[in-house]
Formats: sequence, C-alpha cells, structure tokens
Amino acid sequence: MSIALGNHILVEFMNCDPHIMNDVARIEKDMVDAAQKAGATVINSTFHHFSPWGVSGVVVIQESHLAIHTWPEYGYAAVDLFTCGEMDAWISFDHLKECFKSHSYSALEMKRGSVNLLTRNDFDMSTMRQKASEWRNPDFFTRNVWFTDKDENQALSLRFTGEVFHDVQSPFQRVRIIESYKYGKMLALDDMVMTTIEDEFHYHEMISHPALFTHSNPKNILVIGGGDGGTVREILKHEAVEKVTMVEIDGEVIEACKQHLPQIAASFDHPKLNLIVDDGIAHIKHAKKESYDIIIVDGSDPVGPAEGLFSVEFYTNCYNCLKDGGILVAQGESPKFNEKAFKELNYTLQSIFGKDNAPVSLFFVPTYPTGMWSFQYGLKNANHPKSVNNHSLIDSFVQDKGLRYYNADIHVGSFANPNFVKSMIS
Ligand code: SPD
Repeated sequence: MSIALGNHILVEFMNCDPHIMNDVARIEKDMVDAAQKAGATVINSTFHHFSPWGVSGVVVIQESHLAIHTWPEYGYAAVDLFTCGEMDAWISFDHLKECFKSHSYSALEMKRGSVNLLTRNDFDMSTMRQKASEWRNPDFFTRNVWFTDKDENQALSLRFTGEVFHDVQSPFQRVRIIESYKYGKMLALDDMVMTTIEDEFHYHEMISHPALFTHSNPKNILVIGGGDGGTVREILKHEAVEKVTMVEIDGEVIEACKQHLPQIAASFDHPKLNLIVDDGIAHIKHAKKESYDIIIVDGSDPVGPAEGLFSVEFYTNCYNCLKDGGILVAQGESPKFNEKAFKELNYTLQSIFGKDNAPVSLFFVPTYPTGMWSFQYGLKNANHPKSVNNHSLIDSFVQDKGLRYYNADIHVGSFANPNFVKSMIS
C-alpha cells in the first residue's frame, strides 16, 4: 500500500441555508468546532465576509487546514478538509453538514503527497526538528474574523473576537452584539455598525449637545430611534430639560443594549424619560402640534425600518410638532459613503424648513464607513447653531460632565463645511 503525507477531502455542500452561508461569525465557529471535534489542534483562523455577500476562511490546524468559500445566493459551500496524521476529517464533514443544513452534498477523498513518488531532500533538518520538539500547544489560538459594513464599492472592516454575545432576529432587523478588538463591544443592526463602546461618544455627544446649547430654553425633547440609549443619556445631562420622550420601534435593541452595553444604555430608568416602544413615524404623525423644543432623529441607515425616517412626510410632521424656535437634528448619513441619502435629506429639510435653515454638522466616527458622518438640522425660526456665544458655559459643562468629543470650538467648527459638501447641498 502506498503511503501518503496527507488526506484531502473536497466537499460540495449544496442546498445549504443561505443565511448561514452569509454569516461569517457562525461559519468561523462551525469550522473551528469541526476541527476540534475531530481532535485537531487549532493554530488560528482567518475569516472574511465579502461584498455583497459570501464568506471565505481558513482554519489552520497543527494537522494542516480546513478551508471554505461560500456562495449564499446558491446555498453552496466549497470546503477543503486537508489533514495529516491520524485525524479523521470525516468527523468534521459530518459536523459541517449538520451546521450548514445541507440537503445534498458530495465528497471526493484523495491522498496527497504519495511518498513513493517523492524524493526526500537530504538537507539538515536537525535544528527544525529541535524547534518542533520545543513547540508547546499554547491552548489558545488566534482568530481573525472580520465584520464588514459596506456598500457595493466601499467598506469598513473591524476585526472582532468571534464571540457573539447576542444574536436575535427581531420583527424588524437582526440585532447583534459582538466584540471588536479595537473598539470593544458593538451593536450591529443587520450588517451595519451602529455603535461601539470605544467611539460612541463621538456620535452621542454631537447629536445632542450642539442643539441643546443652541436652543435658549430646551425643556421638552423628542427622540425618535436611539434604541441603544446613548442619545438620551447625553440629553439628560442638561438640567434645564424637563422631559424626554423617546420612541424606538425595536424593543429588542433596547434589551440587547441594556444587557450588553450598560455604559451606553445608562439612563433608561431616568425619571424624566418617557420611553415608548412604537413606530416613531406613526408617533410623530399623531403627536400634538408645536409641542417639542427639540426633535432628534437617531435612526439607522435608510434601509429596513429606518427608510421612512428619510421621507418628506416624516419631516413635515416633525416640523409641525416643533414649537416656534424649535430645532430638528437628524442622523444625516455620510457625504462620502451614502451621498444620495445625504443630499436628498438636505434637500428635504431645505424644502420644509427653508433654504438657509438646514445646516449640516460634520463629525468623525472611526467605525462608520469613510469615518466622515453628519447630522442635519432643521431650524424653525431658531438661531443658527454657529452663532452660539455661550462658550464659557459650554466649556464648564464639558468639564463638569467629562465630555470627550464636544466642546465650544467643535460646536462652531462642525458647521464649517468643505467646498465639496457645500456644493452637494447648494
Ligand atoms: N451607519 C450608521 C448610521 C448611524 C445610525 N445610528 C446610530 C445609533 C447610535 N445611537
């Protein structure tokens, strides 16, 4: 019988669950488990999610490697199980078949490196052998799993630990809490980064404080969306505020954040907060006219449940519900990522609030694609935020509350737009 160096099983998994085929975290875990179940020692794993869909990855094991490429649109995975030594890769095969819910499959097994066809080199391997005998299994392996927020042309990837703390399909979206190495735990809705522990303050300070310091007497505030709680946490730092009504459509987001991101979801029990789990679009339609000083729209991107947060009807209703002198702030997307939504939103706000009453504030978020993000304003006979003159008040508030992004200079400076942005919204 001829002796071979390795054993290679080439597997076709067909009619798999397409959602699983597009789930990088799940596939990485299944592949690592498949290796370990068969008795392999895992050295590391590297997995990527591709645009617009598909996963590729490899688990390097002391006994060689397991590799995968998926085509979710065909419910198909091409898997290579390459092993040396005693490991039984068919155990891995059985495990993956179950995990991927594959209804039809085939496998081709072949021996690799037939020794009677090979000539052994006579170079001195004594030091390598010595090194090998010194090698100890460290009992952990490095994982290289990436979460990618993208459109068809651009992406931002964060390497995450591979651990999934929360993964629930709500009636509106997939709600996940995972952990990135650089930015800590993060909330992802469908495949979009919403907020992370390490950079959430950029967004939450900038969505709230500029409006609260521009308005002369902000008492009654409405927040639409904002399910992670970061926006209401910041608003409630202002003592003059008497009441905050927050309307979030997805209770699952609130629960996930309370459980896993308590630093952000820190103010849900505040006595001034009236938390309503309901559709913000319907809420504003039926809300009392001229009742709010400030309305903040902390929505996600214009796909899925947030699509209606970018419509003319919605912002007309917001306008009607603002008191005279009121300010609207809306999550305004990026002029470098979602240009169309950015421009259309500004056009909508200009048409409702007036041409000179829809300023744009730009700020930086490292975990959103391109990093450049915006809040867009609607001023209902309100002062322009650029004209604030209470700088010393702002700076002592910043000091007192320990703010890390917002200050008086940033307040004014964020409304200075680069020329390309000016021409996008002119
Ligand atoms: N692409 C991300 C758009 C911003 C969505 N809102 C984030 C919620 C933070 N409270």
